[in-house]
Amino acid sequence: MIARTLRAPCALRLSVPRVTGPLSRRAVTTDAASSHADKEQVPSEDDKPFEVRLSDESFETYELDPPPYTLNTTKKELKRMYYDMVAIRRMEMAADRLYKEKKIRGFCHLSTGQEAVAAGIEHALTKEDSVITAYRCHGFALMRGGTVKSIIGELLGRREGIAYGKGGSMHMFSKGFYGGNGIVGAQVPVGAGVAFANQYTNKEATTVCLYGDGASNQGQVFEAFNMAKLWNLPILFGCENNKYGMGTAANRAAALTEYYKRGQYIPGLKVNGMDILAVKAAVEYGKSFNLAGHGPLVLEYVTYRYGGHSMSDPGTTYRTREEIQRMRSTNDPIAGLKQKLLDWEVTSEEELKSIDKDARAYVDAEVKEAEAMREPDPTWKNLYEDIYVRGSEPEFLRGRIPEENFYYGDVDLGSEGKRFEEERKMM
Ligand SMILES: Cc1ncc(C[n+]2csc(CCOP(=O)(O)OP(=O)(O)O)c2C)c(N)n1
Ligand SMILES: [Mg+2]
Repeated sequence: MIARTLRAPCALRLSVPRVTGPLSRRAVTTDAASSHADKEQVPSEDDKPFEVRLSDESFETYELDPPPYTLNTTKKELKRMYYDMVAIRRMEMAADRLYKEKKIRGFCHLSTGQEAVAAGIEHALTKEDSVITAYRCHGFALMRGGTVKSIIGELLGRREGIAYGKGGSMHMFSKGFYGGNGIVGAQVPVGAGVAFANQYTNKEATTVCLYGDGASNQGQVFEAFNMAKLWNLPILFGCENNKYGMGTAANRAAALTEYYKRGQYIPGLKVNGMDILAVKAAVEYGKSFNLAGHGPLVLEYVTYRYGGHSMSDPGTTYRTREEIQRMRSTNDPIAGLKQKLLDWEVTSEEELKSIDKDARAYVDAEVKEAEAMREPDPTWKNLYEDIYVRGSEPEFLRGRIPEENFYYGDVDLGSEGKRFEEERKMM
C-alpha cells in the first residue's frame, strides 16, 4: 500500500529546471569531508567566490530534480562556517558542564554532532527567513542571532536570558526564530502558520521547519503537510534524522524511515546532514523552489547525535558505544570541514588554530558573564510578567483558589518582593 502510494504519478513532477548531475537515486553518505575543490582554483582573496563540488552521494530525491552538485562559496564563508560549528559545540559543552554542576535545572537537550544542520541552514538563509525547531534548539538560537550569553543565561534562568529566563533549554526565541518547542511535533503546524503568514503578506521569505525522526510519526505533522501543499506554502519541512528518538531506534518507531518521502504528495530531498556544504546547497535550492511558487518540500538531514537524548540519558542503552565512537571519529562535521579547508589550502593550520581559539574565547567569555548574572528576584512581578505581551495583560490571572488570583494592577513594585519572602516564610 505504502509502496504503491509512493510511486506517485509523473504528473506530480515539478517543472523546476533539470540540472545535469549524477543520478538522484543514490544512498546518501554521512561523510563530512565528501566535497571537493581544486586547490589551484581557490583564489587568494578571502571574499572572491569559487566553486566546490559536492559528493554524488550528497542527496537523494523524491519526485524532485536534484539540486546542483556545485556550490559557490568564499574562503571567508568557509572559515565562518567552521567558526560557527566550533562555537555551537563549545557552547553545548558549557551547557553540559553547567548542568552537571546543577546550575542548569530542568530539561537540557544538546546537539553535539548535529552542528552542520543548524549552521548550514543559516548560511543559506537571510534574516528575513524564519526558522522553527523542537527542543534541541541551542545551536539554532545562536545561529539566528542570539548571543551565547543570552542562551546560557536562559539555561541558568536569568532575567537577561533570551526568553527572560522563563523558557529554559527548550523555549528560546529571537527575531525570525520561533523556538524551541517542547511538545514533539507541535512546531510543524506552527511553522506552516508562519509560512502562511509570509505568503499572506507577500513576504519573499522561506520558513525552515525542523522536527526529529521521532516527531515525524506525529499526526499533526501530516495535517500540516496537507495544508501546506493545499495552499502551496513556502516552507521547507525538515526532518533532522539523528537515527534515534527518546531511547528508540528510528526503525523501531517508523514504518517508513525514508523521511524525505513522507510528504507523499510533497517532493522530498534527503541530504548529507554531516556536510555543512551539502546542507547549505540543499536549503538554498529549497528556498529558490519555495520562492518560485512551487510550494513546500520535505527535507531529511541525515545526522547523528553524540550525546544522550537529554542530560538524564546516557545514550548507550539503545546503541553501541562503538557506533558513537565511529561516527565521532570518522563523520564529525567539524573535523570534516577542517580537513577540507586544509586540503584546499583555504587556510593554514595556524589560522585554523586561531579561529578555534577565537571561537572558544568568545564562548568562554560569554559563559562567564552569564554565570555572573544575578538570580532573578523572587517577586510576584517577575513570576507573572511575560505571560502576556507586556502592556496587554488582562485585569487578573486566576489562581487555583480565589485567594491566589493575581491582579496585574495591584503590583506594588517596591514592597511585593518582601511580601513574597514573608509569605514564603509563613508556609
Ligand atoms: C507529544 C509528545 N510526546 C512525547 C514527548 C516526550 N518526548 C520528548 S522527545 C521525544 C523523542 C523525539 O525524538 P526525535 O523527534 O527523533 O528528536 P530528537 O530528540 O532525536 O532530536 C519524546 C517521545 C513529548 N515531548 N511530546
Ligand atoms: Mg531523533
